[in-house]
Amino acid sequence: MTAITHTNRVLSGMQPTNTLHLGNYLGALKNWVAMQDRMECLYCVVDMHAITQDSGYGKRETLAASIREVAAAYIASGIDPKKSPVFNQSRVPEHAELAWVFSCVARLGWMDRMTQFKEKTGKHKERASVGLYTYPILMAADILIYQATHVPVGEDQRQHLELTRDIAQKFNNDFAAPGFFPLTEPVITGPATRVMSLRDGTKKMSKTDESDMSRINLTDDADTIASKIRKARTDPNPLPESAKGLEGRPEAENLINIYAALADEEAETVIRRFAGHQFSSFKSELAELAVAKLTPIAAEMRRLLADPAEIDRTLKDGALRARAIAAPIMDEVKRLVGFVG
Ligand code: AQP
Repeated sequence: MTAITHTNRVLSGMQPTNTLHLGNYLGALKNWVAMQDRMECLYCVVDMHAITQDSGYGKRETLAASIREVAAAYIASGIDPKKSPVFNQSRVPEHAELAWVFSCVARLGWMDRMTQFKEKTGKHKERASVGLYTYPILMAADILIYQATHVPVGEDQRQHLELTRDIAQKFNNDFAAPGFFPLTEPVITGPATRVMSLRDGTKKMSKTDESDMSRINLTDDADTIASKIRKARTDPNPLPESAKGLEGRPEAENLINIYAALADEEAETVIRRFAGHQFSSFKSELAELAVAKLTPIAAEMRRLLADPAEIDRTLKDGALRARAIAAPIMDEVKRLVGFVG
């Protein structure tokens, strides 16, 4: 059997678990926007992942609102839903169907190595949902149900992308279908692939950090953005002359990387411009830049969210277009596995 050649296709998604933050934007979303002019792209709101940690009757309204908010954030950041389908994962049942097949392909030993599960559950692994443990398998299905060749993500998703490649490879071998699933490439690019907390430069900026001061939300207003940057933790030394001078200074490095990503510049250029500056003057320039780049996104999100029915129409239309790609691939998976009818 000859191997299949896949045309370039991009798939990526975010969880509607809380308001998106600057890490989600610079690590992933900003790159998604850039990719839609170069390749066929599909952008998903991964609502089935969102119930792995927190769900139930009391969360129903919050989840529905969050799905619309994440879709609005995609569009407000520059994703054109006419060009790139924007949809929520639960509307395309083939994601879950393929995830079951993959859970019979993936090995327990592979899953036990997943560091994000260990970080998220800490000492309370036995209380975590089975869904949180198998989350990377559903993520592999999210990607491969479209035979996606590229996935733009932040650095924290690298291990999950490696697992996706392992699952693809094993499926192709086990079912004698060389190249049926592509070995998807992670696209981890730009100066801010891992944006750190504003309160602790050694911790990832995260939606679930207890302190709202640790992150800049895409919905924050100008005063809040400026105040969070002003109060961001730093050290007492001026900014260094070169990248080498950032070693052992995670907070300074984080702020430089954020500036570079927002300004579309290399970190080296930013370091040269601010060499020897005190943090107070650098922070006021960073705040000005962040306000200029982020507040138009927040304003557009507010405008879009004023018409939830229109967002729902966009999600439904996106799901129809996504399903038109996913359904024949799932049919072929069923044939390869030996399911009849
Ligand atoms: N701090 C970050 N820096 C760069 N990229 C980041 N991403 C997340 N945090 C950072 C990228 O954003 C995309 C969507 O992430 P997600 O919503 O699916 O899940 P997440 O990684 O669980 O997001 P959070 O904020 O980090 O949530 P919690 O608090 O649950 O840990 C992904 O491409 C991710 O790499």
